[in-house]
Amino acid sequence: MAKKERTTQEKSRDNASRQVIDAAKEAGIELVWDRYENQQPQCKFGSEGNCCRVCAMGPCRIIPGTKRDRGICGADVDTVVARNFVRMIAAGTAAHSDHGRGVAQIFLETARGEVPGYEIKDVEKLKELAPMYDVEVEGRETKEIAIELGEKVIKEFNQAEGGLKMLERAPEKRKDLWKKLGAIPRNIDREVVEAMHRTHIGVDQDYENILLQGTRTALADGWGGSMIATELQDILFGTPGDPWRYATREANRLKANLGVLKEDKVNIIVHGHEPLLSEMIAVASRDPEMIELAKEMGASGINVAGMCCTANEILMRHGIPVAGNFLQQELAIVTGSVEMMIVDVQCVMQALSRVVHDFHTKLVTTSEKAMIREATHMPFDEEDALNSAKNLIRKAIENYPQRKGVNIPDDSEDAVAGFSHEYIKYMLGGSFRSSYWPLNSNIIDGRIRGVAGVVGCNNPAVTLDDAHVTLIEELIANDVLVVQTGCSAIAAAKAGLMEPEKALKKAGPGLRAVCEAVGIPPVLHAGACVDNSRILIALAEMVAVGQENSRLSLGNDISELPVAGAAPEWMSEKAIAIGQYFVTSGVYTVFGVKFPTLSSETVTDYLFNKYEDIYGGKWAFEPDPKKMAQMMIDHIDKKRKALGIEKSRERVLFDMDMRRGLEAE
Ligand code: BF8
Repeated sequence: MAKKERTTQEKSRDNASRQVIDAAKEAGIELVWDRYENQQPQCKFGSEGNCCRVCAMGPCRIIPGTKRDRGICGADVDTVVARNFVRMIAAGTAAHSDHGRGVAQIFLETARGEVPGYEIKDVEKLKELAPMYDVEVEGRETKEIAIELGEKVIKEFNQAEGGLKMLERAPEKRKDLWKKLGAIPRNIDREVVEAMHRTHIGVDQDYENILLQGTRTALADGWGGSMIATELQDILFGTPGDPWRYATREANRLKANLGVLKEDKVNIIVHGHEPLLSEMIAVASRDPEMIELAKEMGASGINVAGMCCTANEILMRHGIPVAGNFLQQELAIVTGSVEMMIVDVQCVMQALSRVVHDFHTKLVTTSEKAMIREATHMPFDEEDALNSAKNLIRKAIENYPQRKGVNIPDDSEDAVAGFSHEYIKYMLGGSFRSSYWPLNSNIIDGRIRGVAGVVGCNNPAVTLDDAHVTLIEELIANDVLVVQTGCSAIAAAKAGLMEPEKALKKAGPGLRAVCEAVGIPPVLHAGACVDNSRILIALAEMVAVGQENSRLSLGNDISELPVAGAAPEWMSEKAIAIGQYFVTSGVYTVFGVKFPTLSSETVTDYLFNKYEDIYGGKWAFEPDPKKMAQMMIDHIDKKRKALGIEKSRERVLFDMDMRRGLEAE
């Protein structure tokens, strides 16, 4: 029997979305929440990982303790669950790393001067990264350095031998552990291919061995493909937030939520993941010729806004506003104010092509890898990027007079964003002694209790943004500094948690004092999902600081740091890849919503308990964000105790009354 339809309040925490959800209902427009309800009840076997459909003897549902406790081939529940889990890791790694490969290709073409419009913006970062790949810097032209670096990076995707250079950034102790376990990835593509091979019918049948391949694959994502994407994007487009390099401080102030759409402007939404196109759209939208054209059509200008991780990429570097996160993509169109939605790859719902039927919005796909049958496909020509971008903008402008009626919610919140690991260092230590030492020092003296990475998607199974915001509020109230990426970061920005003044009222006294002194919010936006690699680098640097100065030591490995991770509203396979590389890098990581191994007690126990002995980090599952916060705080306190820096603290319960009190201030 279908579940009872949820109220608008149960669907979304944020008011802007609620307003548009109601408008859609009145107009009879189907949204993601309706489709979620239509799919109830969902298959428990699929949810908990014991449905095997890797061959045509099946599908088999493996039910331990019954006569169906084996698949037709004889695979038991542990094998099937581990295979499904590792296939998710492989898909997630492929998505991030194929993005990384695309960036590396453009990087190389830019260095060779083959793609007019792109340039190397952060030469300093190029020179820092080059030696990691044994590229000589002294006395060489930028172009020469970049060409050699680009060629070497591209080789890492499928080289025969050599390992991943970025992985060298991990603490020595961690690398020794990976080596001992045989977990070091050989190259990026090979680990994905081998994960698919091993999980094929009749291959790897030892869940521990299957999961070890999952670790190799995930590490090839976090310390490989994703890190390559982040670092080369910074060199190409500028390192976010670093005023000494490219971006300005002003660029880091922005607004977030559907209220950023403008009634009197041509609204263009860039949605997906790759900044290669959206960077050009941002540049082209400021072209006087384009603005003039918009005026001729009766608009007062052009407004580019981002959606999902593309939003995170361009807000980090240009301060471009964010229209919303994953579950808001349809809502943006329902406002009736979007002339064009330009999509590239990942997290683009096919439903968009149905929603646009009722509106004037043009849905444009731009990647050969991701087409939608009913959308207009306008391939993005990287060799003529600026003109490609202008063509798209021109079409959007021409669409402005076709608007039928506009209903844009008022809501949008101010946010400060753009915290690359370089910028966090700069903010903490200043330009001459930029370092993580003040962070370590504040953790040691207890003003900052620990650091939490809160990341990941939205999922219609839970109230939009509620778990993200509740979790983050609990963490900062307990003096835990929060670092964010992905749609979770957008949730926090929409809730005002990245606006220093507002957010600091919700922070515990120690965290508040540090953030006020430094001038940062207690919740730091570090970018898109590939930028979780920034968090890995920051963790490695926190370890390194202590190794240079023992008084600042927080241990010799990531697993000794008082840190934790969470993805409270996850939905994508990429999130599982991210979780696995954090856990196997030593971080305790809690997921909400559901967990895809629960049907195997053995595999779940291995990931949730035994992993701690193996990797020092482990997985956990908890859908209630308050309990999740407590689990993370307990873990942080456990690590503080092990380091001998525990301080007795009373946990602050951030209840509704306190929250209301703050809102009334
Ligand atoms: O890239 S856009 S829904 S998958 S969090 Fe999740 Fe959001 Fe997708 Fe990560 Ni980013």
